[in-house]
Amino acid sequence: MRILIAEDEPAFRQILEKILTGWGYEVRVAEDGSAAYRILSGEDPPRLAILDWKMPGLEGVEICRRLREEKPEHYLYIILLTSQQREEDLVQGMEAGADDYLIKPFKLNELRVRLRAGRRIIELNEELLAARAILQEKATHDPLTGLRNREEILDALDKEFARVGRDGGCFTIIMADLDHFKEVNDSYGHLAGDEVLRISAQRMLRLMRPYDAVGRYGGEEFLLVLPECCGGCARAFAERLRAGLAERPMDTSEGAIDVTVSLGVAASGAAAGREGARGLIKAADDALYRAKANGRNRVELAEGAAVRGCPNHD
Ligand code: GH3
Ligand code: MG
Repeated sequence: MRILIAEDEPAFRQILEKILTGWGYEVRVAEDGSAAYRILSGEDPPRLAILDWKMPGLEGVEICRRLREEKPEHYLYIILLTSQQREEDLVQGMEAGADDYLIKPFKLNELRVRLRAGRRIIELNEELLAARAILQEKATHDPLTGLRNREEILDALDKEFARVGRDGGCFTIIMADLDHFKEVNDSYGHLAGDEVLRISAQRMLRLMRPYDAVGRYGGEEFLLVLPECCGGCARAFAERLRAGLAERPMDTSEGAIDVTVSLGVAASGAAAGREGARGLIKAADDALYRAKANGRNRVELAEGAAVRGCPNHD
């Protein structure tokens, strides 16, 4: 585990560094408070810090106070070193956010057990963060395809709607629905159908820009949100998506399966302001319905989908 030692007294700093290295820590040292603060508030800091109370630059207590105010995601365990034995000083140090303190001179065994307690806290904190990240992923993503789930893509749409309302510009949504997907299930089985859904998601992701968003809106229906893309840009993108999905058969465990997709496209200008994001979905849905009715494996645009007043994209 990485640890920072901030101590201005060179001989003591070197002894501590040697001991901690011997105990298996990956040690960084700081010669004064300002250097310590820079390291601890910088990129990927150590999770354990031993800070001398009295140092030039910033004092250990002040570093504690500042770092606790910043509330970084990963917990930093701080042990203050002090020669001050007055009780009120120690209370002040703990109130500033230190986790523990050692009064100089201290026994090495004492330092060792204090560090062990600190490590346990940090490991628990890391486990908690990992568990939270898994829960977050489960709450926001579709387990089959790994794409955003319905709530999450609708949330992305609402945000994009708000952004365009505030900053101007445009965006487009696309409703994409696999054609005759029921027949895939009926002919090859549900597991092969699942594979087709996964492969479709991958193909879409490969065609998108990093700031585009896609989610699984329903069974075999996907919703895409494309910021700063409308008019000609949106038409071209939807056509690339259609061609990209149908380009070659999808390799599944039940053999190669030909898949096509129908797409309904609606640009932000197509939605009546009053109806907002939901109006845009309805416009894209209607266009998708027409794409199905007009033979599938095709793109249809919502009425008024070519956005006027968007010089970048027409
Ligand atoms: P269309 O071209 O008109 O869209 O026809 P379709 O067969 O694609 O549409 P329909 O709505 O009749 O059938 C969709 C099928 O998608 C029915 C449902 O069982 C299947 N489906 C929905 N979710 C999943 C899933 O997670 N896995 C699999 N394998 N199939 C699914
Ligand atoms: Mg379908």
